[in-house]
Amino acid sequence: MSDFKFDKEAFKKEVKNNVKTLYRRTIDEATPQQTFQAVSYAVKEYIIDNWLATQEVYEKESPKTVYYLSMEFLMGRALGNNLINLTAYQDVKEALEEMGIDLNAVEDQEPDAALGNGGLGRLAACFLDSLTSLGYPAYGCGIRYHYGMFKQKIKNGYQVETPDNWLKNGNPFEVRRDEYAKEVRFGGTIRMQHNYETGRDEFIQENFESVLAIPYDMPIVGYGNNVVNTLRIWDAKAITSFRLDSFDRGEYHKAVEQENLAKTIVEVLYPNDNHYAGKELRLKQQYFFISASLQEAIDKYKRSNDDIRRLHEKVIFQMNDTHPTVAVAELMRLLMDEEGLSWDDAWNVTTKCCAYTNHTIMSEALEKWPIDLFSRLLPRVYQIVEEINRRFVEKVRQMYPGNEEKVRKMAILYDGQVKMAHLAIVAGFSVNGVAKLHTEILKHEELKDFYEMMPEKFNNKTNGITQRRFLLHGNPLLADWVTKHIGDKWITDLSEMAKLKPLADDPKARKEFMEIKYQNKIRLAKYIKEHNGIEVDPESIFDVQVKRLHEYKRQLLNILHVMYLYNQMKEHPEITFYPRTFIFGAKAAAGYKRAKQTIKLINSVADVINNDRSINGKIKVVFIEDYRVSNAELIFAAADVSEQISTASKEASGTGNMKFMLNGAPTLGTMDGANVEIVDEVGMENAFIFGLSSDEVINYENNGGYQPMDIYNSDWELKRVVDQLVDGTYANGDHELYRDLYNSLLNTKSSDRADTYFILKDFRSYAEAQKRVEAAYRDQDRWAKMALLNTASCGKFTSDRTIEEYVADIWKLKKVTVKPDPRL
Ligand code: AZC
Ligand code: PLP
Repeated sequence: MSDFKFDKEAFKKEVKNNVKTLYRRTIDEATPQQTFQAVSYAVKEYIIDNWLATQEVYEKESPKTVYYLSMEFLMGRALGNNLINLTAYQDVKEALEEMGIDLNAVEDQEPDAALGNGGLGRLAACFLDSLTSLGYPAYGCGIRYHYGMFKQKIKNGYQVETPDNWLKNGNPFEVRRDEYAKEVRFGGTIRMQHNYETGRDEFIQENFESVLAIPYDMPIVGYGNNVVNTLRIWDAKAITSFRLDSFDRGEYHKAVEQENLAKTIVEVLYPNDNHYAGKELRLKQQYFFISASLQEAIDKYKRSNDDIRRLHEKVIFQMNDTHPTVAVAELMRLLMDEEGLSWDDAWNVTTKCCAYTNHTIMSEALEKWPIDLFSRLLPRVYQIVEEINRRFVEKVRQMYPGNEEKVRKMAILYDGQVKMAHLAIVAGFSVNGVAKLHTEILKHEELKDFYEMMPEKFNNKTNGITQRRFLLHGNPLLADWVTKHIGDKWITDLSEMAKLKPLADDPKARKEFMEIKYQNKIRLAKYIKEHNGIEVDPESIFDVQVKRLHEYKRQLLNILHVMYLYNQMKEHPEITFYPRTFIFGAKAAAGYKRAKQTIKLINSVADVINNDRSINGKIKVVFIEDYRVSNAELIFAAADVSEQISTASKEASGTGNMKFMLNGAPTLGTMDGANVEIVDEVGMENAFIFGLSSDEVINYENNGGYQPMDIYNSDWELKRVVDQLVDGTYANGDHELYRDLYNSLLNTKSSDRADTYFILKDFRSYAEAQKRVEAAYRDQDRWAKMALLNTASCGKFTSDRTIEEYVADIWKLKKVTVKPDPRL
């Protein structure tokens, strides 16, 4: 399959040589970090030739290319994944073993590239893997944040954020490309001037501040196909380096300001997931990487094409949520002001180049910029947005005469705000949701008016994940087992997994499957011991909820249920109970109080329960510190139960759910997001579904919510659990520590609706589903069958399938083939 040829001796020599030239040391003297660097540089050698060869093909054939514009790329570690996709993992592992080096330990030296928050950023990373493995021309475009997602420490049960200085030791895989630097301008004023030669008005920005955008390229290695695409992330540099003589010209201030702007703009990723903070610096970040990426895309196009009016035949800009939406106005600006197109020509190109993906219906995530901020920072871009809005509103009035309500609801500029989602929908030719249910909710609820006006734009692209990272790399035991039974085609065609289905009835295969799970649980138990100092029993059920901490994801429901079980055990020691380890992992946005309180609550409950000898370790609660891509790989492989318990309608898709399924963990979840499609594939009998449906939730919401007090007053066991939030049981006698969580459920004081996320409403149904989990697990044969069928039914959820759908319906790309470099 792959043309990769591996010369073991040459590789070993290269590693030794790298240690020497980089550090003036012998391999025996090298620190683990130095060994990681040396190995990575040796691997980069293998990547570079294919990278060059791929770019040569692009240069020659000038194929249509997708630019995936995203504020976030949650890449995780590169070394292991690159080796996997080079099909060189085993070879390199052996070569290093011969040198007395353990590849796993080397991999552990690499910091995660955590340039993203959660699902949205990780999806972008999976998409790059699939695009490249399928051979499609693509760039990821983003920001080279100097600090990625913060590192999480748990101190005294509380989350403490520390900076993620991921570039501290240098990034061996990146290449700085000064030759593609671009200027990006902010602020100032616009002077219009008529050009009598061309007969056109020109718009000249004056008194602006500017920064230089410098791209760093990271290789994205396709699986066994010689294709290497590029993740291009932009760093910032002051345009005029500090000059002492600027004192004299009164430009001292400006010089300092430009230095500061360059320094702050790429400093840090905003750590909010599904929540928009509205900070000026964030808008600067957005415009910064968008302007640079678009300028470069146009330059690249012009290097092999001459008619800018046909840009859309070669270029697609896919906007990952509304964060990059300023792209539509910036593209108009570049086409008109720099390339000399008329409004109509520029609009024709723009609306054929830009497409928008929506990832959430959470209203607090919708980006709306105050007009005064937006127009001050981006004066020319704002003029263009005004004109787009003017023309659009005219169209709305034509279509719905006399219906000013429509204008109010649909305008891009309204109420002193620029509504980015509206801009994306109006200027994009495609609007997609990320799972069937989510797309239906967009069409019939959130974006109803837009769907009615332009139904042809709307389409669904159910998310997916890459099996190469999350099975082949993350779970080698299971990967080998799958290959042993059905061959290795699944690596590039996950629908092959269906061939495992007959094995669900084969006792020997079931036993092997469970044994692998057990080994993976031992591996995770070891990680937990090393990192959390807690002993967990790999014989217990590993019940796992790992994802960002958010009220809608309902970690609170999970931990309240643990408290409930614990009460039961204390009260009825005679009840039999299958040992269970409840595993949590989640970062809370730094400013999200309730989310942080929930982390403290989970840790306090863990403290009490884990130290209560009277329950014989039947329940353990573990909060894994610093949940991120690298430890996620271990966690998915070891999970028995996949907790996907969001309030129905709130989780657009979820992708963690798919990774658990791939690794043989049945879903305990609501009918939300992609859970619905998971159940379609694996069958209701192989999942544990509970709770309100999305229709029911939406219905309640449209009618002012429900009365949690009724439930609280009629269910004494649940009441007791809720009361334990404020009676000091889990707070060393402090009655106030969790008061806000308590209030959020019963709304005695808070201003929101009571129990916005239907936790009390769904509690009984959840507890009952948990009972079904236990019963199913007790029957090991039945469990093995369910688990195995989850793995066997996950074919649909590969991001390869998702990408093929984007290509067929939106991007219309063609595959390229890259021959191996003959010099190799
Ligand atoms: C997430 C959604 O919450 C999640 O359901 C989905 O699987 C994922 O995107 C990928 O589509 N959304 C975000 O992370 N959104 C933001 C704005 O942070
Ligand atoms: N964070 C990490 C590190 C992940 O690997 C994933 C999985 O896709 C997510 C966040 C998203 O998880 P979920 O879909 O459960 O929100």
